[in-house]
Amino acid sequence: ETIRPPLAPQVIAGEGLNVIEAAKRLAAYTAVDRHVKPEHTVIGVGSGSTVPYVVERILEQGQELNKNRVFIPTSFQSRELIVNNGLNLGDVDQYPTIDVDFDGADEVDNELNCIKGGGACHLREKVVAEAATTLILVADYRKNVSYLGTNFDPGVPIEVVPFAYAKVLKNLRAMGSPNATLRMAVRKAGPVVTDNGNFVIDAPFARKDMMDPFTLTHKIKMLTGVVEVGIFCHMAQAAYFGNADGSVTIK
Ligand code: ABF
Repeated sequence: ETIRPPLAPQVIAGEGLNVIEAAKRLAAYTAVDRHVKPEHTVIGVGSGSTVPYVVERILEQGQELNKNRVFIPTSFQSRELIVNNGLNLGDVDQYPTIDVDFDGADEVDNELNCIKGGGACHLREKVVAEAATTLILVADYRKNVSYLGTNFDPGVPIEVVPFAYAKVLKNLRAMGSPNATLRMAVRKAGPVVTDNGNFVIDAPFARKDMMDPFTLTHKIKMLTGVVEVGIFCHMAQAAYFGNADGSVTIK
């Protein structure tokens, strides 16, 4: 469904932000207003560029509620976001049950399957998402697709143990991803290293494989050396997409 959220006119109009950022803020504010209840005390804070607006809106609920809450990060970035905003930081090993978790995505299909890991944080994101009773995805309209792989060209992000990367690349190429590549750090001579000290492979697959994300995820995960696959199947309860016209699409 697509709704007109009951938000301040400046937020609807996107005041102070460009169209894409305004769309992210709309999605985040609407999702927080619907899903963060006073009784929620353990909240997951995902990664990516939409999540800061989630935190912004949660802060507006006031210190009284937030001082009794603990926030669980999914990355170095979200840890900084929690700490820099003076919120209580926890970890998933202390809080294996999370009330609600908000996270971004690279793409979300109509079954709420999504690609994550464009930011190389999908292992922690998946652990926190599985620990959460409710996972809510937030993004701008560009991430709202009918099937995975529509716009997100790099392919499926796959976190691998460094020692195994060449073997896993060979496996993936033989499995139908001839262009699978090791992700390199921007302006550096070496590979991207995740928060967990691992590497990331980006593996584009043909449409027929992407149409069955559950099977594909399982096949990739079975390769020895793969730590986690950046496809989340049937994990989210809802996804919120801000649109350019001030409306929000909810799936
Ligand atoms: C995280 O950030 C990742 O799982 C995903 O790859 C990325 C999305 O970031 P952005 O909203 O900046 O595109 O949620």
